[in-house]
Amino acid sequence: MKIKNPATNKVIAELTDNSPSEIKSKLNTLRKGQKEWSRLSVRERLDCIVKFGELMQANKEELAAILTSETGKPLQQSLNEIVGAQNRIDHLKNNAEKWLADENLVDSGATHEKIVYEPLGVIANISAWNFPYNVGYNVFLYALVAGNSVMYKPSEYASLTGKQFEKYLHEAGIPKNVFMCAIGDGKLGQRILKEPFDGYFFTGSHATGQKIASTVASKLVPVQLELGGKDPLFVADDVPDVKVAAVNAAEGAFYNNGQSCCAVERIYVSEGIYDDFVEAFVNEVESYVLGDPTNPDTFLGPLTREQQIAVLKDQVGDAIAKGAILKTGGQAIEGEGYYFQPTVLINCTHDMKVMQEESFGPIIGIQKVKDDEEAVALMQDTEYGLTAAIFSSNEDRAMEVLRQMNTGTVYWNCCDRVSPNVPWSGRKSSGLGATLSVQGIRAFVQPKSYHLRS
Ligand code: TXE
Repeated sequence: MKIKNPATNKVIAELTDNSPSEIKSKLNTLRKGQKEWSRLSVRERLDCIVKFGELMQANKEELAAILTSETGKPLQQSLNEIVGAQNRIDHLKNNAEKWLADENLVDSGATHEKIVYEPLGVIANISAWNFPYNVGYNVFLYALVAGNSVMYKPSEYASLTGKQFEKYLHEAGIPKNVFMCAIGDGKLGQRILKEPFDGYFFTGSHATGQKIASTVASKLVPVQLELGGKDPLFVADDVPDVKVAAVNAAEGAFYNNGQSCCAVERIYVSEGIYDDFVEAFVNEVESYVLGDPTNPDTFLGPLTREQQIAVLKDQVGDAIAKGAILKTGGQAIEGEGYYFQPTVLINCTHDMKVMQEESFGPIIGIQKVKDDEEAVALMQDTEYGLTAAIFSSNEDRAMEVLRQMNTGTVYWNCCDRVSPNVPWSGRKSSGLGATLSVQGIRAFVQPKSYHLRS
C-alpha cells in the first residue's frame, strides 16, 4: 500500500497489506491473548493505558509530524489532537474501575444476586482518518480496559498513525497478542467482516456503515457505527456580539478543513442580523492562512482525500445553479496537493446539495430564517442526527430549540465539541450505539447475572 502526502501528492511510505490468511491467524492469536488479558484486574490494564498516554505525550512532536504527513492536517491541529485525546485516558483512569465493578444488588436473604460485566472477547475496530486519535481512542482504549483484545484497522489514509498506536501500546505493556493492526484498504475491511469477531466497531461514512451492519447482521454480535452528519447551527438575533458569533461559527465549520463528523455543515441566521453575520463570517474565512500544513501559521491544509474535490465542486455548482450567491472561494487550487479554497455560499435553500449532503470539506451554506420555528424545521430537515447547535443569549429560547432536535448531542453557544464525560452517539443515519462515558465502556462488555444460594 502506497502512502501519499496530500500536500504534495508524493509517496512517502509503502506498507504491505495484510493477507486474508494473516487476518485469520491474527484473530486466533488475539483470541488466546484475550483470555490472559481479561484475567488481569481493571487497574492492571489501566496502568498500561496510562503508560501508553505518557508515551504518546512524550513523543507528540514526532507523532504529529507523522499524522500531518499522511492526512495533511495542519501541524498545530495534529498536536492539538494528540494532546486533547489524552482526556479519554485521564477519564478512564478516574472512572473505569467504578464502571466495571461487580454490582451486588441483593446481598442478604436466601438468594444473592449480582451483575458481573464480562468483556465481549476479540473486537474489530475499523477506523477513520479524520481524527484517528480521537475516534481510535474512543474505541480501542475502552475495549482494552474492559478486557477485550482488539484488531485495529486504521483507515488507509492514517495507517502510519495506526502503526504508531501498535508500537506504543506494546511498549506500554499491552501484550502483542492483545492489540494488533490490520493494514489495508476497504477490501481488507470486508475480509475482516467475514471472520468471527465478537463485535464490530466502525467509524466512517454512512454508506460503509450500512454495508458493515448488513454484512455482519446474521452473526448476532454487537455492531456499533459512528458515522457522519450534516450538523446545523442556528444563530439567533439575540446573540450579544454578531462578530464573535461569526468567528466561532467559522471555526466550527472550517477546523480540520471541515473534515470532522461534528463540523458545522449548515448555518441558519435570523433575518435581523443576517447581513452583519455574513459580512463578519466572510471576513473571518478570508483571513485563514491556507497552505503547507507543516507551516505553524497554516489553518487550512490540503484535503486528505483527492476524491473529495469533485464532491465539493459539485456542491458549489449545484448551489449556484439553484440561486445561491458565492461570497468567497468555490475553486480547487491548481498545482501540487489536494487544496480547495474555503468557500461560503449564502442565500441557500434546502433543495441544494450543500444543505442536504455531507460536504466534509471547507465549504458552508448559509440560509436566512424569519423565526425560531422556521429554524427548527430546517435544522430537522435531514437524514442525519449527530449534533445541532444554537447561539443565543436566552437560555430558555435555546433549550426550547435544542429540545426539538433529534440528535445525539446538542450545543448552546458552542459547537464541534466532544467530551469524555458524556456519550457520543448519532441518531438516524449518523449511527448506532455510543462511545465515551459509562455508556461507552458498557459497549464493550456483556452483563452476566448471578443468582447465588450458599
Ligand atoms: O470512509 P469509509 P472514507 C465520511 C466523509 C468522507 C467519507 C469517505 O463523508 O468523505 O466518509 O471517507 C473501511 N467493509 N467520513 O473513504 O469508506 C476503510 O478502509 C469494511 C465520516 O475514509 O467509510 C476505512 O478504514 N470496511 C467519518 C473505514 O472503513 C470498509 C470519518 C472508513 O472508510 C469497507 C471519515 C467495507 N466495505 C469519513 N469500505 C466520521 N464519522 O467522522 C471501507 N472500509
